[in-house]
Amino acid sequence: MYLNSPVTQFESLSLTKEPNPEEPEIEKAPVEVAFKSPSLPPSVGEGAIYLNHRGNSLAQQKSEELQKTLLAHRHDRQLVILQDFPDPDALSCAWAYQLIAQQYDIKCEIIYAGALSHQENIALVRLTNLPIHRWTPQTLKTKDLSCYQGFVLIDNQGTTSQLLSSVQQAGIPLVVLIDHHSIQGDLQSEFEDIRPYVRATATIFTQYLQTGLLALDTSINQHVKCATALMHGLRSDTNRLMQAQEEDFMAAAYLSRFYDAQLLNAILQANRSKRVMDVIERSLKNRIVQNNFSIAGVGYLRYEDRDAIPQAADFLVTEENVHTAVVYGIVHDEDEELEIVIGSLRTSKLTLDPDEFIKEAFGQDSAGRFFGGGRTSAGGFEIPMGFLSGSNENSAYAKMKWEVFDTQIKQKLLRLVNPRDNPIQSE
Ligand SMILES: [Mn+2]
Repeated sequence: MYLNSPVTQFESLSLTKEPNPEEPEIEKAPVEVAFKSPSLPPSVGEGAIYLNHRGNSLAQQKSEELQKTLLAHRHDRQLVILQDFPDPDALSCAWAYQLIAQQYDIKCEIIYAGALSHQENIALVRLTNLPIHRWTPQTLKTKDLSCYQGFVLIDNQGTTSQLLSSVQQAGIPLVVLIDHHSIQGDLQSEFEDIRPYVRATATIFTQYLQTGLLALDTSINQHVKCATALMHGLRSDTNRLMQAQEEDFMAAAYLSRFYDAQLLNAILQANRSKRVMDVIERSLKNRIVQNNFSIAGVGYLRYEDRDAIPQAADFLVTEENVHTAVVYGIVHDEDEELEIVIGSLRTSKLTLDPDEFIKEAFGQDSAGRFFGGGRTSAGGFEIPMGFLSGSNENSAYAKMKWEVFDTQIKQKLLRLVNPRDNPIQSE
C-alpha cells in the first residue's frame, strides 16, 4: 500500500504547475537581456554542460526559470519562511537563496517561528553566522509587512510553519517555492520547483549553483561557509550520504571544491544536552515493538528540546528487527502557552512511504490539511491541541491528558501496523 513506486515518483515530475496566466509576463523579457546583465553570472557554466550531458535538463530549465523570476522581481524585499524547526537542509538552502537573490538586489529576511533545537543546527548557525531570525506569530504582528513584495518557501510548503497564514492574510504573494517533500497542498507560486524524488533540497540548490546562478568563490568567506552548510544539509537529509543517489553525490562532489571540512567537522561534533538524552531514554523505556515497528510516546517536553523526538526516532530505528520507528510527545511552549503533539517517523524499509503512511494514519483536520507528511525515509506530524492546550498545573490532569493523546495516537498507528487486529485489544 505504501509502495514508493517509480511510477509515483515519475508522476510527481509532471506536477510542476502550468504557467499562471496572472503572473507578470516575464516571458516577454528577452532571454538574452537576462544573461547579459553585467551583475549576473553567466547562466551556462561548466556544471550546466555537465548536467546537460547527463540528460538532466530539468535542473537547467528550472535554473533559467528561477533566474527569470528573480529578474522580474529585482529590488524587491522578500521573506524566506522556513519550517518552525528548521533543519540543516532548510537553513543552508535559504542562505544559498539569499546569496543568489542578492545579485538581483533582492533583500531577503530568512525567518522561522519555532526554535533551533538540534545541537548541530545551533552549532551550524553560530559557527557560520547563518543569517536567520526568529519571528514568532507575535513578532509578526509588530512588523510592517507592507514592505515585502513576496515570500519564499524553501524545504517546506508552509504546512510546518505557523507564519504562513499571517503572511498570506497580509496579501504577500508566494513568489518562489523550492522543496523536495511530496506535494502538500494546492499552493500557487510564481516559480515552483518541487522534486520529491531528490533526497535533499541542498542537491537542488547545488544544481542551481552549478548552472551558474551563483559562482562560488573560495576566496569569499561567506561562500565557503554556505557551501559547508549545503554539504551539511545534503549529508543530514541523506543519512550521511547512505541514502544519497547519483545526483546527490554529484552535488556533494561539486561542493567538495568549496566547503571547509574542518568547519563541518566542528558542526558535527556538537554534543546533545542532558535533557535530549533523557527524552531518548524515555523513548527506549516506553517503546512497544510490533511487526517491526517501534512506537514510543515520550510524554511532555520543552519547546527547545523538540528535536529530541526525531533524534529518539533515529535511535529507535537502529534496533535489530525494527524497520520503522515513530516517536511522539507533547511539546510545551511556556512563552506562548501553547501545546502541540509532535511526532517523527524514521524508516529503513524501502517500500514504506513515510508521506503516505502519516497521511493515512492521521488523516486531515477540518480545513482539509494533513497533520503531517514526509520524504524518503523520514516524516513528521504535528497535531494542535486546541482547547485542551495548557492548564497543566494539576499533575493528575496533565497525566490524564497525555494518556488520552498517547492512546489515540497508538490506536491510529497500530491500525496500520496490524491491519487485522483490533488495536485496543492488541496490547
Ligand atoms: Mn530537506
